[in-house]
Amino acid sequence: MDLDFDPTGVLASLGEAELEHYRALLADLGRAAGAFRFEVAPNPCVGAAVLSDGVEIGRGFHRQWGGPHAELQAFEAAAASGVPRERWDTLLVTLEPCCSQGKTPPCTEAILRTSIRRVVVGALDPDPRHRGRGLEELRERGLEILFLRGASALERYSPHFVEWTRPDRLRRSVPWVIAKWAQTRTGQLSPPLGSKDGRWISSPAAREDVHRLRARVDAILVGVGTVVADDPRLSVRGVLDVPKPPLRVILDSSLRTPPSARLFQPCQPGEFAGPVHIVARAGFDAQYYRPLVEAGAIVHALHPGDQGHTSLRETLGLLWTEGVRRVLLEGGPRLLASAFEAEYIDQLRIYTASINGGVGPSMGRFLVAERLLQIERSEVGDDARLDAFLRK
Ligand code: AOF
Ligand code: ZN
Repeated sequence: MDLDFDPTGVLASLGEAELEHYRALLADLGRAAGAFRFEVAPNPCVGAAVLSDGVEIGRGFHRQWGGPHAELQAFEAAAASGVPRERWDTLLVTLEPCCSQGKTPPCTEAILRTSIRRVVVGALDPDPRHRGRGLEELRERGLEILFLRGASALERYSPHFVEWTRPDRLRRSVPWVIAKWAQTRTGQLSPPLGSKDGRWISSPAAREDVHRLRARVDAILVGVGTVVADDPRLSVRGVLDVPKPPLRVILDSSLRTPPSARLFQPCQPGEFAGPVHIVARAGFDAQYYRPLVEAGAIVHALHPGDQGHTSLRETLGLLWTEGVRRVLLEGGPRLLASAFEAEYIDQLRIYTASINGGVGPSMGRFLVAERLLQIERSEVGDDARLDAFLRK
C-alpha cells in the first residue's frame, strides 16, 4: 500500500524524547492488540491510549468483531481513571481512526467530542472508506495530527488485514471464512460408533466456547448433510451480548432440508438465531420448495458448480451481497474439504477432544504446518483448542 500523509509541521514542535515515547507506546499497543486477532479478523488489530500531560491514563483495544473500536474502549478506560475529561490532551492509535459509519459510529466524531488536541497514529487505514480521510477530517477540524509511519505497521501487527484490503481480495467479494470443527485425537469429526455421548465430541465448555464464536460472526454455514444428521439449531445460546444473530445458511442442492427441522422452531428465551437461508441448485424440484418457505426459510436458486452441487463460490458471493463479511463454516466434512480445496478458508478453530478413534475422514491432510500462521493453542475444558490463520 502506498498511502501518503504529510505530517505537517507538528514534528518540528516535538522533541526526540517525546517522539520516542510515542513510538514505543504505539509498538506496545500494536503488540497487545494482536492478542485479539482471531476475535476481530478480518478487521485489523487496533490499540489506542489516552494521554494527559504525557502520561497514559487509559488504553483500549478492538476486541471483538462487531464490538467497539479501540478509541472508544480507550475513552472508557480514561473516564474510569478519574482524570477530568478536559485534561485529556493526546490520543495514540495504532491505526488511523475511522471516519465512516460501520457497525459502530465513526471514531473521528467520538474524538471530536473530547478535549483531545493531538492524535498520533502509527499506520494509515487501507480500507477504501478511510485511506487517510480520517486524519484529514481531524486535521480540518483543527487537531494536530502526527503520523509516525512504521511505528505500528499493519504488516507487522495485522497482516491478515493487509491481505483482506488488497484490491484483488475485495474485488472477489467473498466473506472471511472461519472453519470450525471438533475432532477426536485421531482427527475424526464423528465419535466412535456407539460412544456414550452420541454425536458429541467436544466437552460442554468447548460447546459454550462455540456459542461465543457464533455470536461474533455474520453467518453460520453448513451443508445439508449436517442438518439431516444432527438436526442442529445453529443458534447462539448462553451468550448475553449478541449484537446481531448470525444468518443460518444451508447449502442444500436439491432441497433435502426437512421442513420439520429444529432450525425452524422459534427461539427459546436467551436463544438468538438469524433467518434461515437455503441455497439450492437452480432447477430444484418445486414440490420441496413451498413447505420450506412455509416453515420460514428463504430459498435461493443458484447455478450449479462443476460437480452439479450448489457452488460454494456463488454461495459466498450471495452472502457478500447480503452484507455478510465474516462466516463460520461448521461442516460437515465434505463441505469443509471442498472449502479447503478451493482455498476459501481464512481462519481455523479446531477443538480436539481426548477421545480415541472415530468415524469419517480427517482434515489432517489440509493442516500443512507451513500454511498455518500465528497459531495459538489453548485449553477449553477438557479439550485442546487451536486457532490459526491460513496462508492462501
Ligand atoms: C478504528 N478503530 O479499532 C478499528 C478500525 O467492522 P467495523 O464496522 O467495526 O469497522 C471496520 C473498519 O474500521 C475496518 O475495515 C477498518 O477500516 C476500521 N477499523 N478503525 O478507528 C478500530 N478496528
Ligand atoms: Zn473506528
